[in-house]
Amino acid sequence: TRIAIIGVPIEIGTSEPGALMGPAALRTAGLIRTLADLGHDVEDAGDVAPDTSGAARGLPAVARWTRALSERVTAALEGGALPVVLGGDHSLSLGSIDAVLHHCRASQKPVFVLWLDAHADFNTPDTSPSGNVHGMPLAALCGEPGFSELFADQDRPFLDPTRVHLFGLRSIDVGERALVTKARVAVTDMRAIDEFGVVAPLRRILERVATEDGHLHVSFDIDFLDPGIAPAVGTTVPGGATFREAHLIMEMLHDSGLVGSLDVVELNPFLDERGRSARVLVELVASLFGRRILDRPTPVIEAV
Ligand code: DIR
Ligand code: MN
Ligand code: MN
Ligand code: MN
Repeated sequence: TRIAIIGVPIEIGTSEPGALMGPAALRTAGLIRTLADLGHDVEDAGDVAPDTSGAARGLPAVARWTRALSERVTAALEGGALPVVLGGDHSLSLGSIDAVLHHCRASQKPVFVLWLDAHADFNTPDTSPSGNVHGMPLAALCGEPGFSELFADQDRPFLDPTRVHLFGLRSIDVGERALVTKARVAVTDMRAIDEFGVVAPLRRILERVATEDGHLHVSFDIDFLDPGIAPAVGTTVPGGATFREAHLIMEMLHDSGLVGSLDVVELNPFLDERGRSARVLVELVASLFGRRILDRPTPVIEAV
């Protein structure tokens, strides 16, 4: 696979500083070399640098990052590469997914989003208790009101909320929850994972993407993981995915062959010890890109 690595050192979508060091930490932890060693053709496109005129925070400032990133991701997709976007806070998904939506509008491919996150990120400026834009990208992409400052483009394509799958959810705000329900966003929350594991729900999602011949965008917020294995994030929530659950998800995503673009977001290396969380993320991304234990398919054990 041709992979385009795009760093997005944005942290204005959060209140905790440090996420701007995320792309550097992932590179330092060996992400590029690891992917190249797996046999991929990896191009590091460097970091996005938006124009810095105007407001330093809020939606107009995020809009400049969104535009700059959307252009870079569009270029990667049009060049036939698979974009891997390194954050930076989760507001960057506004740019990566906007590019995917534009790209897939041209080819008439339905866009599916797998949102691996403790949170729903479906707040609007009206429902958000924090005002942080990293808690809002899905609502904006799905066309909820309150985001006119974010996109200049009048006829931008919206994300279909019924093709968004929240996976690992365990923290949601009151108004946000009403929006998620009304929009009929698909959810596999932690309760469901506890009951059924990750395999059955993920298989259903992948089958649906395959049936509709869709583009699958995976947005991986590090707080999806349990803080015990990945503490380097500003908004940890207890009870997250184990390493083995996350690892299996990555292997299943690889085997599906359906992933068309990826975000790895919210890593804040300043909150970490010795790059531990960055290293966990590199392991997981390697599994998504085909690292396996043996060079043969996992044997299927037939029931007797
Ligand atoms: C919270 C936290 N729902 C908010 N969101 C986070 O501020 O809107 N998302 N941390 O990753
Ligand atoms: Mn998030
Ligand atoms: Mn295009
Ligand atoms: Mn989160």
